[in-house]
Amino acid sequence: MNERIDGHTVLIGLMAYPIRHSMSPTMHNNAFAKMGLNYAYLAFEVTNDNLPQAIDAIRTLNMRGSNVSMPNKQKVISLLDKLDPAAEMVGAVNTIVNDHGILTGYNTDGTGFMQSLKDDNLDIIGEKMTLAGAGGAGTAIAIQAAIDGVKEISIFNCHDELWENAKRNVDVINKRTNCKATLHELENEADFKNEIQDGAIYCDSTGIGMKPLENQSLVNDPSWFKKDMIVYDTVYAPRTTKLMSVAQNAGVKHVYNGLSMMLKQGAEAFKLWTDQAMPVEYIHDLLF
Ligand code: SKM
Repeated sequence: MNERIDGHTVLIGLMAYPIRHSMSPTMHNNAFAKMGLNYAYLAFEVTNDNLPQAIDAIRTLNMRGSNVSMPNKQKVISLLDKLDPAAEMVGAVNTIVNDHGILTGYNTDGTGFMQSLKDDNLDIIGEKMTLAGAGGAGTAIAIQAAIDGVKEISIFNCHDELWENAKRNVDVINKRTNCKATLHELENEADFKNEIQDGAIYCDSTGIGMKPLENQSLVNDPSWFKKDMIVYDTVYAPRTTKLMSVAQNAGVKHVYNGLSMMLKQGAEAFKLWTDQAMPVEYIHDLLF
């Protein structure tokens, strides 16, 4: 790192709180070094309160851009100059690009999810997806999958604080894409099982399976899964969640944790900032 930093090094940030646990700085700085690119990526503890000053600093310091994570992904929108149409539909931004003082917001969480499947030659275009959850990750996944051409998405949520967001996601998809989205109650087990069995991919974006809900899963019966489907958990700590074990017990061939999505959302952001492809295999072997 020392050898790389000089008077021309351009800064890229990550603005979130808490954020010290993030693997993004290691991921991006190693990718910059490998590619010989003169950028440095640093994490900054930024809350909703100091977000306006932090966004201004992107312009003042002529930073190339920033990633944005919780709790700033929605709040940041009003502070930017332009918004990518997909980010506007998602209602959240995780990547900012600074072009000569003009800040544009993108969302690479959804494109990263879709790219992680494409890179493994898995094609869900024209297929049906069953998705649990309607938070940040779930919203980005649903909207991007619909934009890219997934035919049908059944969204499951319980009647909690995210129910209204789940309704909003279904509305946006039905009004603005060719995908047919439906909203279902997670409490309805028979419906949940049917929809999972009817789909090519089941994705859990609820965070169940991660601390403090380790060893928990919305699906506990392997017979709910078909061997040729994809089961995707957005959780990456632990590396194998309860849901993934259930799917593996069912003999499901394509079982994912959230690391691929994490890596590919980073790669999509890397491309936006540098116009170069992240060396994803190198980073994968280094970090994961
Ligand atoms: O959307 C990503 C973000 O770009 C980086 C991140 C992290 O470093 O923990 C998490 C997600 O919110």
